[in-house]
Amino acid sequence: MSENINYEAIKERDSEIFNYLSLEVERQKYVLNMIPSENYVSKAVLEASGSILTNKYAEGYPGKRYYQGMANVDEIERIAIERAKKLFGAEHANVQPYSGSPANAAIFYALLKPGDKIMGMRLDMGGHLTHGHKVNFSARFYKSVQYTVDKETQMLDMDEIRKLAIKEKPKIIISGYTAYPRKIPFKEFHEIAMEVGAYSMADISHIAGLIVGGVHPSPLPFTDVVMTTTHKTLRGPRGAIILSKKEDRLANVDGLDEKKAKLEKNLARKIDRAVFPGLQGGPHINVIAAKAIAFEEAMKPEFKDYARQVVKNAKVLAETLLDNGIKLVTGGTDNHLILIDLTPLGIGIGKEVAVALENAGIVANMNTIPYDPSTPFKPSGLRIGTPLLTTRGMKEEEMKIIGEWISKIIHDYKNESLQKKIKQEVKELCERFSFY
Ligand code: DSN
Repeated sequence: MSENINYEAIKERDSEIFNYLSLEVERQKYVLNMIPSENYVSKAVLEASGSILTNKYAEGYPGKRYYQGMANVDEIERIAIERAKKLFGAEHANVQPYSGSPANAAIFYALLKPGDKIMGMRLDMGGHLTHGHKVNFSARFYKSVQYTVDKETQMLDMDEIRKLAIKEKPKIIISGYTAYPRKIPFKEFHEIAMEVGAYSMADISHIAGLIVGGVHPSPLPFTDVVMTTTHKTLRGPRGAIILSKKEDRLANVDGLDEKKAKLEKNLARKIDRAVFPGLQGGPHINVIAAKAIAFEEAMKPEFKDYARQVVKNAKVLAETLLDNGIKLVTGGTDNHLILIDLTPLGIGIGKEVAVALENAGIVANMNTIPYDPSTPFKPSGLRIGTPLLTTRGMKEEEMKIIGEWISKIIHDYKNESLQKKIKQEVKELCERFSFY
């Protein structure tokens, strides 16, 4: 167990869990974690997540709860809401969603009727399950129309997306992705939504930290509804928030009296009611406190330095890979992630290469590439990212070294002695960059 993290009570109570927790601390310490959706939270965020606030039930919203004993948790949730609004420049914030998928479900529940049409990017092109993937609730309860990236450039083709939106007339158009290494033109998405009478929705889970850090354009204030998880580049606890405009510009108030029309136009209220009581029960106040702390941290100038460095690191890493003959989807990156196209070395080898890298102490994930000639269970790509390494304090110099290691392993992914050798070098590098 690391000298800075002790789980004394767990050690005493449950040796089995303590054993794996200790091993996980060591694992996180001595590997290069490069899964782009992960991060190391601050000790303050960690403490809040594990705090006594976990003992409290708080169904409802501040000032309007179903339980007593709310004096402190009401204040905590109010602070979290105000900080979220300030950080993102949003008119309204709901900080209760348990995570990204339930938050997206709440947005659909607030704005759509079963059977309405949604339009999002295909999962195997870099989208998300909840953006209309066929086995997900989002395609079972709603009609799903999916857009792709361009086959040649592997980038968003806004003309094609516009044409599809005009043809299909969806009720909501979703932007925001899990494996897209380029900037997202949120403004254009919103304009297309306006043109076809749809809501615009941005799922900024992957890039929220880059947006508030000023290195990626923001979908606020113009997008109707924005969802982000709080645990990725934003570096908060596991969870999500929904940001929205106050007013529903598409509300149909025909035939309603003044009072009902006012309620119908209230987008903020629709979102809140969809989260609770529509979908969730008691919010996790411990996590809401951790979110509030993370928002405060993200307002500090150091966070802007971190966000800038995340992108600088990804760019240097991408250049190093390219210099070593590795093929990258879209030819590079503008954000925190890189999608490696492994097809020049073999079709469907993503998993094998991910395992080879893990044997060398480099943790990434297999991923489909656009128009993957193989299947999602045996994809031809590998997704890597720089948020965790950047939080550890690594910079361009380290990215060059890591890029060389990754390239060597990819080119010779069956070579176990190479993996063993690099694992030792990885450990030595990790020892120089502690995270707690
Ligand atoms: N599973 C997340 C990711 O790794 O990108 C997205 O929800």
